Amino acid sequence: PSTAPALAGTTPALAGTAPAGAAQVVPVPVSTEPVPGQTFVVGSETRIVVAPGGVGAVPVAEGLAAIMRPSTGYPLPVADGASRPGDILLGLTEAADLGDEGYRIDVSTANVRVEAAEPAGLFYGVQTLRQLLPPWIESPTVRPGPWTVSGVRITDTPRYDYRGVMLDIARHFQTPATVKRLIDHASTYKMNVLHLHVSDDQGFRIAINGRPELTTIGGQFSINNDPGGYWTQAEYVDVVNYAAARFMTVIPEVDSPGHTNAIVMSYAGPQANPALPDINCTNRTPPQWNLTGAVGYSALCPESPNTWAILTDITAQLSAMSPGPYYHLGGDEVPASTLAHARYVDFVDRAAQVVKAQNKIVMGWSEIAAANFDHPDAPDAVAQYWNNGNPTGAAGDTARLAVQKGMKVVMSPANHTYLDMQQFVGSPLGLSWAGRLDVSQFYNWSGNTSDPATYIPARTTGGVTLPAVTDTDILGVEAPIWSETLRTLTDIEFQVFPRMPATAEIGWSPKVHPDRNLASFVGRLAAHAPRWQLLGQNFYPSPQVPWR
Ligand code: TNX
Repeated sequence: PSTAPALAGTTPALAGTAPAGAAQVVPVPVSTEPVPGQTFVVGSETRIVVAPGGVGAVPVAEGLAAIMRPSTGYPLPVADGASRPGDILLGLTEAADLGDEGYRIDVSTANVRVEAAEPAGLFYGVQTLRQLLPPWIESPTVRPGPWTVSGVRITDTPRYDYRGVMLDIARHFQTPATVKRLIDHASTYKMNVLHLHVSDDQGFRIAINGRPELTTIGGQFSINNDPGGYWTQAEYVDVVNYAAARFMTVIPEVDSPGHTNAIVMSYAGPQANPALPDINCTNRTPPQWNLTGAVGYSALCPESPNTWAILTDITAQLSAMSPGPYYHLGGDEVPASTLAHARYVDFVDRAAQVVKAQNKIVMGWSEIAAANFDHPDAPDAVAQYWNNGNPTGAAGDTARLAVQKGMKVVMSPANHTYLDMQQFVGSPLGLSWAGRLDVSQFYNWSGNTSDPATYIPARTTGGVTLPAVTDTDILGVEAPIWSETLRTLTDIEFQVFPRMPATAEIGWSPKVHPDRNLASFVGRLAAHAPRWQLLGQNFYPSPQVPWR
């Protein structure tokens, strides 16, 4: 059962008084120019017309129609060929200025025209168009309208290539249906990565061929003895495809060498050859499941052939099912008392080669920067910075070290992006080790700024200067949802909204822009509550947002 306050439909926000329009778009577009005197009205004759040759545009057009048909009650056929006044036009063009993900929208009395160089850009143009329409466009049942869009010209491209959200399906098992809802939510705000934390001490969640114990044993519980579960490979592929249709890439993570008690429980025990160490170096069945939130006690044995045989199967099968360029090997929170530093480094070096052999780029939590990624044979690698604490001090060193070794960085500072953190004192959900984080802490990373590229400056320590982490090093941003306290979709949505859109704006919108600030952001976001309520999704009615 959910422990989240169920809010959908109960707050004053559903008065429906919020005006739609360009003043409410999140993330704020690069350029928004009102075109006075022009108003487009969606009518019963409106079609969604795909420009000739735009094969990749058809699924995006069908997606727009699927959003608009239930609320308008109009047929909104997807058509090709010549357009008429009253049509919405989607076109792929060779506009070099729009890149892979940018788009342009022109709204006049005659037509809405969305153009992009790639289907992803059209998809993002469609997400903006949704927000230009009245909030009732999201209604599951027919509404009277009117379905007006004020004249405007918007040109938009993202700041960062990587805009992610992570879900931990290990601490509390989550169904594919829940993950699809999260994909809907994140892609609406133009996020393009779903990082799936598949395995942790409390559970292993995707079936691996030839290794059934990983899920039949390793998947049976969740934290605190809550019910477990796992996905078949077909279910995983279905989620990957669902994400791809919304231009999101799934990055699988099987955390290692720590956070591995579920794997250890599945395979530890006496070895046929007692001279060889088993998967956790003990050669005995470990005593009991530890289903608490304890961290740092488990580790795979780097000297065990079984460790590498099993990790290779896992990495190969998940990589084969994941079309994106990255595989996340975890690497976080392994105390030297569990695995001595040199053995940790050796483990990560070797695990990185296992990933490289699958033609994937290595990702890991930023502790992995301790390994030899500056070695000429090391694979390309990305460090995900998650530290809490003062980034101008030693807390930023894992990311600096990564940069020094030529790695890229994804920014997930816990005190500004962790969606599992509580939002207020006494919240029934969430942890608080990185603080109680409301929208303002998500939007403003330091002082009154929210610029990932100045967050970790260079630091000189003991006469050695470690480099700054700047935009050339940063792939983008990610907001993780750890699930120790989160059981249901309702719980997850309560933590995700309204904060995830802040991370989305930091990842998408330009650093210098008149509306790239907290006051503008919360003002725009306030207009989204009626949309969330119509979509039946939960959220925290933060007092920092001026809900109308
Ligand atoms: C730290 S962030 C962890 C996770 C926990 C999370 C809870 C990171 C790389 N490790 O194992 O779930 O805190 O907030």
